[in-house]
Amino acid sequence: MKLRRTLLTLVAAAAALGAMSMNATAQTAYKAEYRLSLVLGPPLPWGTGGKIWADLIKERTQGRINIKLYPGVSLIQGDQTREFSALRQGVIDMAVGSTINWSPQVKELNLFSLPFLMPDYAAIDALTQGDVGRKIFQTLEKSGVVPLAWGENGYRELTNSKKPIRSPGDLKGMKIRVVGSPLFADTFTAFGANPTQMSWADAQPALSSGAVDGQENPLQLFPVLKLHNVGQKFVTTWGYVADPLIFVVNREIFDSWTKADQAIVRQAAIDAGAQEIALARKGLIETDKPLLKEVAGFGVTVTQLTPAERDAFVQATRPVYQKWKSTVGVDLVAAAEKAIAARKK
Ligand code: X2X
Repeated sequence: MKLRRTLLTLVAAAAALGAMSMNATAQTAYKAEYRLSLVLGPPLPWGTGGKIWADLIKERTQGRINIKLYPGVSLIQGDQTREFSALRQGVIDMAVGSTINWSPQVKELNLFSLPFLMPDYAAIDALTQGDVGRKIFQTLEKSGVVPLAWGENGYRELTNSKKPIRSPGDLKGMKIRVVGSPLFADTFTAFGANPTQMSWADAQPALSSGAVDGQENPLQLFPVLKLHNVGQKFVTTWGYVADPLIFVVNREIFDSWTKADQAIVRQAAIDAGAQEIALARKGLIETDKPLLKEVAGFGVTVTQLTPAERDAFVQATRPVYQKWKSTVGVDLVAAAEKAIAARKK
């Protein structure tokens, strides 16, 4: 009798332990905190988009998923071209990343960096919100990450410390910091400039010391990072390239969440992406373009190209466009050109 009771107690204890450990597994499958990588933090639209995403997730999962922001790609020591590999390897759990920075690993992402492919915001939307965007997401899925939504860094305009740029000839010999993909080096070489590839972390001191004369980035950065204080006195708006952002999660992390939480994270990315895109375009889509006025207010000369002037830059880069078409994928480029031609303006 006594033995039987002891045995029963033991069985009950074992069952209780089993249940406890099952609970424990379910809980440890969720990390206490997830690491979200960004290049530009708040208050820039990029970083704000990341923060909105993190906040929405925390709120909608009642704190089951907590996210910490790592701006300046600090999880990979500022080396933004390694972000995609780090994301696949799990050094980074999730990211809002630029197509440019991931393009060394995912060659299709060079699509958006083809010079003068996208003439206006409707053209960007025609790609990201249509079949081309879906195809690119499928490619990313195959590369082992889970893409959830699009955001936008923006049209990359040219700034420099030397003079107004109106023609490719004006860029001759000018030292320009370029980012990520070798496509950018080819484009600036085609203009006759002297491009130097470096991370954004290295770019700011290089501008400040005069090691480089200029750079290209969305104008939203200008007032926030006070680019006039690092010598950038001339801006040319040429709208040659815009980089979308992608909200993405590491595959294993995503799979570790319940279906309901996965759906929350996805919807939060879509909502944050829409808000982020609106912030990225603020000041640039209104007819009087208040952001250009704000930049000019810092004593900066803002040069807006005439269609003919812009066309000289387009023509100079046609060979680069043709060369990179095959790297991106001839079919994907053709689909993009078709979607842009059919866009609603
Ligand atoms: O490095 C850049 O120029 C930046 C901040 O725009 C990107 O990360 C693509």
